[in-house]
Amino acid sequence: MIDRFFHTEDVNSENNNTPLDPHNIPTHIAIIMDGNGRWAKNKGLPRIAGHREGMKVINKVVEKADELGVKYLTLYAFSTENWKRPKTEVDFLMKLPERFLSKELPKLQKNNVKVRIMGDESLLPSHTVQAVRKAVEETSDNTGLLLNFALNYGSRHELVQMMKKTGEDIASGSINPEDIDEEMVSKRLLSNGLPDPDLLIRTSGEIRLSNFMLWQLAYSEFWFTEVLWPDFKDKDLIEAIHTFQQRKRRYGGV
Ligand code: V0D
Repeated sequence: MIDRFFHTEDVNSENNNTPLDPHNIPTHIAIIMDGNGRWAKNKGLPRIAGHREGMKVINKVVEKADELGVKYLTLYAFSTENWKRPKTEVDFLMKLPERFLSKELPKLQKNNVKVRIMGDESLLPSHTVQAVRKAVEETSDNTGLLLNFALNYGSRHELVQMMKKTGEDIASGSINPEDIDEEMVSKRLLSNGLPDPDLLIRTSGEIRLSNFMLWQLAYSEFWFTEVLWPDFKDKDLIEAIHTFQQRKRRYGGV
């Protein structure tokens, strides 16, 4: 169990060849998988080729994260702002969950991975929702890594929906304003049941949050890389975790 943390591929040159500390692996990693379009452009390919390539990376990252002992992996697949993209690109993107799942679901099952979705399903095409619900359902008894896809997710949208519902619950008398605390807020968000991310990774050199998990990332460590998502490798994940392990988390204390 501990042994595998000392494989040479889990060591990286930029970090003095120090192996990862198996007792300080982030429980929950969230990733903004950015740079697929740029990757394609750099190669003179259409943007959708970048998305297809980016999809291939997911498996490897899931397997490596699982092997290292990560328990929750949240991947930002589609934001509430991504509808502004050309229709052909959006249509292509909406086929990716089905494609991914028809190819990878058996492997996810074998690896005891539990699939979950976080986002507003109401605007997604029914073929996408059906494929995703089927995967969530079929993996619901799995006890291994929880793979959470943020799909048509936007943090402000999530907060607005939560506040509407909470307002209704107050109006109907089922809760009192005094009952509201941080735990209740967390439970009313789409990430209910998941611990807050310990580590946020964003690829492709953008240094911003872009409406991703604003509440949940309050105390998370952030790690940014210039690497484009389709080029993201195991060693990048290891470097991110390595950097995480060198930071002192204070949660507002000293
Ligand atoms: C494109 C890079 C897997 C980011 C990865 C609809 C952009 C590939 C899924 C997926 C996308 C989603 C839900 C699910 C299973 C798989 C996915 C989208 C985009 C947006 F249950 N990759 N992927 N979804 N890309």
